[in-house]
Amino acid sequence: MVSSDFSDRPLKKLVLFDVDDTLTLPRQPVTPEMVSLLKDLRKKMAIGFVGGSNFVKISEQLSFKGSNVVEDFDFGFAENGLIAYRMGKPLESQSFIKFLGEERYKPLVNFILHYIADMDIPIKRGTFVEFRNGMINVSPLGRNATIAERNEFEAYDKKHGLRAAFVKVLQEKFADYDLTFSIGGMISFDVFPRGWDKTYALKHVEHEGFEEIHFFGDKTYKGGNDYEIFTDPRTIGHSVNGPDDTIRKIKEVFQI
Ligand code: M1P
Repeated sequence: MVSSDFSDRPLKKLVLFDVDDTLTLPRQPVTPEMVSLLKDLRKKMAIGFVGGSNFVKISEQLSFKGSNVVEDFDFGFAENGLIAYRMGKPLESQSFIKFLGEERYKPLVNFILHYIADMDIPIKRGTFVEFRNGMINVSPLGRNATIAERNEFEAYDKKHGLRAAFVKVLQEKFADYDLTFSIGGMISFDVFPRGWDKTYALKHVEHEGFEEIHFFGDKTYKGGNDYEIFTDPRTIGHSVNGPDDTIRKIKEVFQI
């Protein structure tokens, strides 16, 4: 039985969306067309976002004309659901550092910073490790790069496999930490305890009684950060190829 909070929705379904390259272009604002389609969809069923990014970045991207994202969606999940909102209210959150402990974190971050210092790549900017609530995000280019610099790095990485090689070294060196290294975006990868991938968000919704939980994402292949939730038996997965494709598929799947 679905909560009475959703009694105004004729369909007892929940649709969850990845953010970068699903609802918006990577790190770009949402378009009016997407906002309007999501509003129409929300009249029929519950909707939510589940992004790998932190809440501030997701808000910047999804807020439309100053709107509050946790009110625009029934469920809002940042950092894979480690930061969570339901009907505008925060749910319990998780802490990466509490899980790992300072003693184990320090050798990890030291190794990462040394490895990046030794990387010979065309350019480097700043913020190579972003410390978040439920994960760390590691970028050899640095998080405060411009859009053009991000695009250049992504193309360079596609050719040279820098991030994949970096992740392989970390997986071997810190095998006993039981961490997941997930390449979800263009210039970085996320590091979090095993199981804290996007299926973590499902813990917050699986008891809501929805008849179907749909998930739309672009990185649905093995190793991508949408893979686990896309293939989870609790969801019906839809693989998309950017926001225009998401719009097309929403219309097709839900007949709106
Ligand atoms: O949402 C996907 C990823 O988006 C960003 O990645 P990048 O800056 O590499 O494009 C990051 O916020 C990352 O944590 C997130 O998984």
